[in-house]
Amino acid sequence: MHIMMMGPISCGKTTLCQRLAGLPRIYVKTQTAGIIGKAIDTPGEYTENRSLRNRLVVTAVDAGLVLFLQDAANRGFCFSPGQAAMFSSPVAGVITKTDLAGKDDIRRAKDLLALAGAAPVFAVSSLTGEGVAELTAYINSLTNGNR
Ligand SMILES: Nc1nc2c(ncn2[C@@H]2O[C@H](COP(=O)(O)OP(=O)(O)OP(=O)(O)O)[C@@H](O)[C@H]2O)c(=O)[nH]1
Ligand SMILES: [Mg+2]
Repeated sequence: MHIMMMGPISCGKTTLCQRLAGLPRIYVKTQTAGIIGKAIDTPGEYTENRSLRNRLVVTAVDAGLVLFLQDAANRGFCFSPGQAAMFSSPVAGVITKTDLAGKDDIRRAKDLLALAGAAPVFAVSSLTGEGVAELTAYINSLTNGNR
């Protein structure tokens, strides 16, 4: 089962792909959709730029799970209410960069991701690894099911 990462520029999609795949964290600006381990990484432009957003729907056809990523340290939010409904796959939320954020920031990000229709919502730091085990367990629970 593939997992598609979606979220704005610099929210931590590629770094989370690297963490989930057990690869070293190397910063590379994502230019186009590509596979890292079991994940389909996408460029933030696909999420931010309305004219590119349909590419995500096409890319998600191969994904058993879509993840909406929100940087806990970023007050901007680019998902629309109910946006998860644009995909036929389940959509879960991931709050990223929790090592840079306080409890209130994390709570706000969680509420916004829930409003976008993402469930459940996880909180991770790809830097420290905090919360990554819970996300991996959830992904494995879907992989070991019928998908
Ligand atoms: N402190 C901290 N920094 C992080 C974390 N995750 C990612 N970063 C940093 O945030 C920056 C952007 O991360 P990327 O993973 O490249 O972001 P992206 O979402 O793939 O961005 P695009 O490819 O441009 O869409 C990099 O400098 C990462 O090192 C994290 O959990 N904690
Ligand atoms: Mg990237």
